Amino acid sequence: MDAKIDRILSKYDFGSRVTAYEQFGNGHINWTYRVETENGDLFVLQRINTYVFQDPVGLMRNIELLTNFMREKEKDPRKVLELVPAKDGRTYIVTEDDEYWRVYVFVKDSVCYDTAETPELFKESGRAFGNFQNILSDFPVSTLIETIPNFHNTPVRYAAFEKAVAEDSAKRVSGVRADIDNYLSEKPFASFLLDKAAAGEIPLRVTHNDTKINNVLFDRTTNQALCIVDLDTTMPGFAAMDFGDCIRYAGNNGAEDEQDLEKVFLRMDLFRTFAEGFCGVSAKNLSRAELILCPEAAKLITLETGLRFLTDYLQGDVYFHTAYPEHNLVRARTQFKLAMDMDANLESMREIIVSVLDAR
Ligand code: GN1
Ligand code: MG
Repeated sequence: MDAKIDRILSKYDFGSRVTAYEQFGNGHINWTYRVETENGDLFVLQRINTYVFQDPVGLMRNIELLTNFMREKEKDPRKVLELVPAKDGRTYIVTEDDEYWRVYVFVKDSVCYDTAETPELFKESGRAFGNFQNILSDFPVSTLIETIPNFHNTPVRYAAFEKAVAEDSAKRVSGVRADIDNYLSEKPFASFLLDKAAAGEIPLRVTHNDTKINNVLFDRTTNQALCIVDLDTTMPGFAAMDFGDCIRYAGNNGAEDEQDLEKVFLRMDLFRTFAEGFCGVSAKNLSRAELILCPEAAKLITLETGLRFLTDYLQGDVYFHTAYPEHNLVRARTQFKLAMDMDANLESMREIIVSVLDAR
């Protein structure tokens, strides 16, 4: 066992001795371990990436506020993420080299999926994120800090991208001119939702902001959605972007890092299925004006995410975890292909949203 992790674990009282731990999950940002104890209890130990989250204390306060609020409304303990306090009572610990670590209860008999293995599973994740909207609809937004300022502000992301191109710090620009031009050609679209908000057409809400299907835990036997995890970026945002990010990730026929672009396109059947799940549950709180923008939001978040992957590629892979040198470039290409496919299907997507809303 790793001496440092042993020291971190010794700051917690797990009820019985830790017998094993192993790396766990597929997150691109934090470092995650599954911890097992002699009594057979399971926990999730996570190191917070402080390059990405520069105010880890404020971040942990957000998560405390959010989970406490949700627990007031939802009594089933498997349905709300639960932080485990350290022996000193705090919900995180800081190591001598300034690393921030935290522990969650591992939700019993839960599984998570990296793809929408069945349409029903995807629909269920839609219900779960719709329910997340509902449960937080009266959360006092002003108590949350922005854990990453301008996280889904696409024009600001474009500015960072153009700066990375100009600086060319990893000397990769000359090899990817065509990709850079592709992304620049979509720059006029970047302010689409912000413009709608400025015109008063859509409100800011508490949104999750990272709605990949692998941030939903399902019951191992029934495949019912239990709990939404990864609340690190839960803060004010546009509801349509949460919808869009689910589609970006699990509505794609290929993986986020699929190398064969022929396989990358939006599955319209999955789009409909997801819309039924999400809108069916959330339409009582969200307005028609916001839900009708879900198709454009899906394209926008796909472009933005791809732009972030390409920016990171140009900066030498300093932000997202990568498994090989071209990984961020591959991801940027899949996202662009997917965004263009969405662009070609905006009208059909809109028809689906309208039919789902009208059927209610
Ligand atoms: C990161 O940590 P993870 O893998 O759930 C990223 C998201 C991106 C996603 C792309 C804090 O999420 O914004 O959409 O990768 N999280 C952060 O897969 O930047
Ligand atoms: Mg995650």
